[in-house]
Order: sequence, then structure tokens, then C-alpha cells
Amino acid sequence: MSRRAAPKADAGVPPREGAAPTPAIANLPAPDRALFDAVTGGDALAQRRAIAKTITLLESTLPEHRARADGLLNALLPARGQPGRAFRLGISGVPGVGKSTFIEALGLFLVERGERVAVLAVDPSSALGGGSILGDKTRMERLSVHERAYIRPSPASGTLGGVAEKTREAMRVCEAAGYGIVIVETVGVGQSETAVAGMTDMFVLLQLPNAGDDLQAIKRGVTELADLVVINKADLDETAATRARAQITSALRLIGLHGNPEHAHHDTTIWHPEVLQLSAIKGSGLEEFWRAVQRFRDLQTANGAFERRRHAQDEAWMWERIDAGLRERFRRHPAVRAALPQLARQVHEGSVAASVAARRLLELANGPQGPA
Ligand SMILES: Nc1nc2c(ncn2[C@@H]2O[C@H](COP(=O)(O)OP(=O)(O)O)[C@@H](O)[C@H]2O)c(=O)[nH]1
Ligand SMILES: [Mg+2]
Repeated sequence: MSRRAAPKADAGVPPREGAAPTPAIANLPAPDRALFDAVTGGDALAQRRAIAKTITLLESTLPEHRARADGLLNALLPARGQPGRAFRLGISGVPGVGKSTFIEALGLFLVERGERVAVLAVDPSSALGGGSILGDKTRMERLSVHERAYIRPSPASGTLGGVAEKTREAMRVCEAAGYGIVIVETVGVGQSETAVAGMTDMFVLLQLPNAGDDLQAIKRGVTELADLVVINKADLDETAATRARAQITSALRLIGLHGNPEHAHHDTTIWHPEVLQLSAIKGSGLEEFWRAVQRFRDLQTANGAFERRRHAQDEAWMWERIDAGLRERFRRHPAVRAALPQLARQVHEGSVAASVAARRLLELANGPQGPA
């Protein structure tokens, strides 16, 4: 899918041939320029190491590492209008539904067709120190050793927002390294789904063959986020999988506007979520899945939704991080920390109104002129 040539193992192919380095690239200090050059081209092994090193820098909490990572990230942004940006695919579903098995099967299917595939993860459990529920790298044993694949487990520190931020940044590094397809795995419970849907071009929800039994839950999750629903493990119970597919399809058509191709007013210029069934373990149904992905990509590109979605995601993300940063700063403010326990108690007792307490605390943080 990527129109950018994959770096060869033996030749140092400069990826930006003919283009003058942007100021962000030209201003990099020498060691980071070397890192940048290794990430964007040249020897495959050196590139792999440089990607890992860059991601380690951006996951670091040391301020000097953060400063270097910021410089590198800006340098790695694609030049305006430059083709070959990666397609970002989000995969979600409850633990055990087969995400890792599916991603490995799909990844192998793609690398065999000459694609370069990066796999990243957003795992909120690793952030809480409770052990990873996604970072099960062993399940991608075959993909992880493939020269056209790069697999990185979830960053393991900070809030969900922090973990998601680092994954977004790692995604940029992989894109700059010429990986045409970036797959992000996350677990289908809670906020991590929303975070990954907000950083990918297409969001896929994996379901078990008995998924149709809980249509309410599906309706909620699916209509908000999923571009495609996949019933996995169809090999276990073909009948149940087919039934689930029919149930979810009709639920989606009831909700989605003009979402039924059999109706005269069906709008073919916009994407309507589809439902497929497959078996990740047997590798069956992957061609059909990938054809659906390509149909999605073509349609979204043609109608402009692809670009709009990315712009909206970037802007939403910027504000999300600003909000998180302000809240963090607020909570750390000495005057706020001093006054908070008593005010919280007073709100609890009912002697101070919640809005009054909030205003007082904001004034303490900002001074009376600040925004309240
Ligand atoms: N029968 C069957 N088992 C599967 C399929 N896909 C995954 N599994 C099994 O389901 C279990 C959980 O798979 P895994 O990929 O780790 O799920 P994840 O937690 O969603 O990443 C493993 O034992 C897999 O071998 C499938 O299509 N059919
Ligand atoms: Mg997994």
C-alpha cells in the first residue's frame, strides 16, 4: 500500500532524495541526525535499532530525552503533500477474542505481499502495573522475526493518555521508517478503545461467534467506533458466527443512516460499517477482510473523509493533551494542594457549593484574573 520504497538491507537508500532537509532536520544535533538518518533509510538492521532507540527516547521520562525526542518527532513529520504515509489500522476486542492471533495472521498475509507492517499496542493494564493483557509478543512469534515487520509492545508507564501519546508518537516513527501499514492493538474495554479509534484511519472490532446475544452492548460500542466488525473463531461454530453476522449487520442498518445497500436511497459515497466472519487461527477470511479494508480506504480517500478524520484527530489530540497538562499543573500547584482537602470536605458536608469551591481553587491556581 505504501508508495514509498522499502529500505533495502544492503543499500543505504536516502528516502528524501532530491529534497532539501527541512529546518527541523537541519537543526538536529549530530547524534540525533545520525539517528534520524538511520530511521529513515539505509541498512535494515541499523534501522530497526534506530527505531527502537528513538521510541525508547520518547518513552523516557527524563527531560533531556523528551527534548531530543521532540526534535526527532518534528524532523520525522512527513513533508507536506508527501505520498506514502502509512495506513493506520486499530484492532480491538475483549481479551481472548483473538486479536494477537488475528494481527499475526494478517501481518504475515501482508508481508508476504511485500508490505512492511508495524504492530504497536495500547494496553492500559501495563500502565497500572497489573501486568500486560495485550503485550503477549509470543503469539506473534512468526511475524516478529520477519524482516518486513516491526513489533513493539505497549509503553508501560503513566496514565492511559500518556500511554496513548507514546503510541501515537511511535506510530509516527514507524511511518517515517517506511512501514506502510501500522496496526494498533488494544483491549475492548473502557477508554483505550476510544483512544485507539482516535489515532487510526480505520477501527476494527473483533467479536466472538456468540456476539449477537448481547446486541445492546454491540450497538453501543459498534455504532460509536467501529468501521468494521469481525466475527472471529468462526471455525468453532460456523452457524453461530453466521447468525451473529446477520444480527449485527441488521442492527447496524437500523441505526446507520442509508446503510442498507438494498434500499433505493442507500448512499454509496459514504462508508457504512460492515460485518465479516473469519478464523484467525486458520487464516481463513483474510483476503475478504483485506478487500474490505481497501474498499474502505478508497472510499474514504475519494470522499475526503480520510483527511478530515486525521485533521480532526490531530486537533482533538492536541486539546486532549492540553487539558491533561493543565489538570496536572493544577493538581500540583502548591496553593491548590494546600486548600483542596478542606474545600473538598466542605463540599462533601454541603457547606460550600461545588461550583464555588471550583472557582476558589481555580483562582488559587491562576490568580483572580485567570480563566475561571
Ligand atoms: N478456534 C479458534 N481459536 C482462536 C482463533 N483466534 C484465536 N484463537 C485462540 O484464542 C485464544 C486467545 O487468542 P489471542 O490472540 O491471544 O487473543 P487476544 O487476547 O484477543 O489477543 C488463543 O488460545 C488463540 O489460539 C480462531 O480463529 N479460532
Ligand atoms: Mg493479545
